Amino acid sequence: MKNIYVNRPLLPPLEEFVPYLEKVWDNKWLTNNGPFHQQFEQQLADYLGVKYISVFSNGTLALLTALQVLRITGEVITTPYSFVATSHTLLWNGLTPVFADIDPKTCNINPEKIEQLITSATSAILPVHCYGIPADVERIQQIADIYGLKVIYDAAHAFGVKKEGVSILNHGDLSILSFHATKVFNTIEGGAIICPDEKTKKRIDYLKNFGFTDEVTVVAPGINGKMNEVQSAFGLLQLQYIDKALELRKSISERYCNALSDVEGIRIVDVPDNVEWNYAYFPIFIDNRYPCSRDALYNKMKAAGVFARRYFYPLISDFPMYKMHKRGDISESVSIANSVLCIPIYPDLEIEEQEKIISLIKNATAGDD
Ligand code: T4K
Repeated sequence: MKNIYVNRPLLPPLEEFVPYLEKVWDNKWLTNNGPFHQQFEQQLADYLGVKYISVFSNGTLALLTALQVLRITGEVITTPYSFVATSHTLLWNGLTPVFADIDPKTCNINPEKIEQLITSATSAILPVHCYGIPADVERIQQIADIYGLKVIYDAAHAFGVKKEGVSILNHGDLSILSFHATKVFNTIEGGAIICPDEKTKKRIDYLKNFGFTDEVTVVAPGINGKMNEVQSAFGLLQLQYIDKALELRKSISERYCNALSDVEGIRIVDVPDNVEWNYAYFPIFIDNRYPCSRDALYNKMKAAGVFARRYFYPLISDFPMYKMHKRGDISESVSIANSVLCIPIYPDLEIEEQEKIISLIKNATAGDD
């Protein structure tokens, strides 16, 4: 059996992409707000059920820019349990990350831990919808309103996720998405900022194009975050396949739930009933009732050609450049990071491959340690 990775990218049929490329060649318009870029933004906004979207060349540049759009300063309260890009964008903006603990049930920032970290330097909260599971958007907004803070969601994992039938991307001041190859929806590399009004969208568009508002006027030290025409065309085609991909992810997730929910020492992620999830990741959490350690299972799977990943271990706050930023008690984050294993989930995962993964998990023994 071939190697099984935690992720494999969603790819449309190659022959269907060729006509898009032919159009790019005909237009000789390769980037800078070309026709596919405009069409993609429109169709994406419709698909996601959001008002305004600005697409970027990747999610990290989208997040870097989002912080500039709102002129965030000083300290930003965020989660240590995420991909390192979340906090890196703070450091790149000269901001100070302040880490709040997570709720172990959702793996998202625990709103009850935020208030105690607010100081006169705090200007924003940067939560993550980890694994595509919504953060507690209502409570976070309440806190932000009381203290006059901005909220930017790192929604890199949350493509297509809805709560009470409404896109999760409509919460906070801004949200960002990632369309990296490993994400539910990809444009090879790519990302976006979602915003609620036209004037903010305009400002985002200036900032992702060096700050130009016209040929001769620069209003801010912008960056080059533009998505090109080939990526945008790829995204347009991907939109035709995303619903099918989400259905396949759902059935894989259900099979895992059925097979693993009774395994002693393993906890499966808990998604509330009012959430339409996107099955972006399938994390399992291993406690000391399981026959072997998380790392022993990870190594055993690896030896059998199954490349699960410990997303998100180590915690961001444990990387050298963040050690000085550690604040408060983050013990829930520590314990989740030490117990998590994300097992493979992607639309093309075959049933036999899934059975192999399940059997490796079910048949671990104390001798595997
Ligand atoms: N915020 C959050 C919360 C994020 O999770 C991320 C990115 C960002 C912000 C930043 O967004 P971007 O700037 O990336 O748009 C991956 C991704 O590179 C990263 O996008 C993602 N989060 C993170 C969670 O995962 P790695 O280093 O673990 O990926 P890698 O290359 O080891 O790939 C994982 C597996 O996927 C491979 O073992 C095989 C498979 N794979 C990967 C690629 C790239 C393929 O089959 N084909 C491929 O082309 O970071």
